[in-house]
Amino acid sequence: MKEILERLGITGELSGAGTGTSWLDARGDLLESTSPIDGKTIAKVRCADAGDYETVVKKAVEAFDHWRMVPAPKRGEIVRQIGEALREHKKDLGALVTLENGKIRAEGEGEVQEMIDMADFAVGQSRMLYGFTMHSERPEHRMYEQWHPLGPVGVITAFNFPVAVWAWNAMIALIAGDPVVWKPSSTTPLTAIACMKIAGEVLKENDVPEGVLNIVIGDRQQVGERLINDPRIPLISATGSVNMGRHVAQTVAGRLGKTILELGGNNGIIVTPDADLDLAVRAIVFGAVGTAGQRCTTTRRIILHKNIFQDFSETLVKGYQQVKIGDPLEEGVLMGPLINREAAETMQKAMETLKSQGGKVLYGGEVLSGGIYDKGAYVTPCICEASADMEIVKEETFAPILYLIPYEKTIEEAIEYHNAVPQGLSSAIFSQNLREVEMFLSHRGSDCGIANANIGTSGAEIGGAFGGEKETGGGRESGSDAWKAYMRRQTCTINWSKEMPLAQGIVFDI
Ligand code: UN1
Repeated sequence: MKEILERLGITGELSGAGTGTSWLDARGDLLESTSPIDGKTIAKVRCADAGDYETVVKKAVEAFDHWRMVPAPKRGEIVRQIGEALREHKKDLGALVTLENGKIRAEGEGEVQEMIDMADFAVGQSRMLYGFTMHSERPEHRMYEQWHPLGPVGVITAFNFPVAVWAWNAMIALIAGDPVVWKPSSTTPLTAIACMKIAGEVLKENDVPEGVLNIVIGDRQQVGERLINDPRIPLISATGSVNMGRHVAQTVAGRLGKTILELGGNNGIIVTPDADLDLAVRAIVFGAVGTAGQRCTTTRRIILHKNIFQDFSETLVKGYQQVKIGDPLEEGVLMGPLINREAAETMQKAMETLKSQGGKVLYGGEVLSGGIYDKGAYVTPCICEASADMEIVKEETFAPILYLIPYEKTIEEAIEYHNAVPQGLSSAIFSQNLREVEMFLSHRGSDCGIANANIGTSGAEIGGAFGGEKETGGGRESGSDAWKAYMRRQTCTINWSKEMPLAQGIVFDI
């Protein structure tokens, strides 16, 4: 591990404020990043204070004047090189994600792959910032729309995807011509610093001026509040809890800024009697237990037909028993620790609430002890029996807790239960019945931003737009046309005639 950290430049006391090509002598508090695996300190970061924040944002504003004039495909070429640099560091960076966040190696590397995919996607997109042309109602006039860079984008990311979510935003913002000001989670500052160092080398080699790709690590008062209140930052993209998102939305709306929000998920899967049950079990175990149940896209609710309830829950329990829990750096381990002890307590509380509301724990949910288990928050993933009207199933508990909810008869009933929660990120149906699948995917089906058939709720590809409805916040990031949120649209009309006709046929002669 020591060599990996050295190769990534994670040594000594690190600065938590950088402008891409240089690091500030930050003056904020000292932050220790500890590993959830064993509680040991990995490295220390000197956070940004209010003054450092100001220095960084000034640089970002200055850099915008330059960056927006670099042709988009040239910006894409720099993003291509960042993708290449990330490829070279994939193993090391993946290991650091595991060390700092606790997800298993395969998932740590998967997260770095998500960044690489984003870079590749953004390179192509840099040549496809298309606008429509329209036919003017006036003779000898031309109308079209074009997309211009927006300005510095504030990116607030959470601990659970400490680097991939930055890449969804940053790679697109860069090709769009926007500088980025990144505030990573204070729980995972080192992965963020490592990425910035890798990208910073590429920026330097290309003589990109400072301020294009920035980072400010710091607390809410010194950094977070300043960022969301800052009129120089036209767009804030934030990932995290519904409470945090509501505050960000209200604050940014107060200054008429734009937001992209990716907030809570409480994702459900409908399993009908026509499902391929083997596929369903595999998808559910990955979706509910993967990343120790700490993805926004984690599967938390299974709406299961009563005729298959008994058999299916028994098979699921058998699947859960196979999951090896332990040090996520070790091969064969499928579930590492939760991010901290508080998360384990929240899980315990949710189980108590479930019981008080009439639900049952069918499997797991214990806090493990002995050996490495004493050094972090290790739990067994938990399967519960619940009903759709219980309040607890409407909450997002960020832990490996899965509610099995029976439905009696029809797919309509299952869809009603599925949609009866305030969140709307990801969803799925397992069925081989075309009618059921099509109904679920139709406008009377799932009300989520992501709806799948015969694959689970998590592990979305970057090529699609990612995000959800209702309390999930409505934002979309990464693929499809999500790039449009990072640019400003301009409608242009050009008169090449010798007349001055007015729209709507208005006559206003002088
Ligand atoms: C998140 O948990 O915020 O679809 C992001 C997935 C990942 C991203 C999750 N590609 O599970």
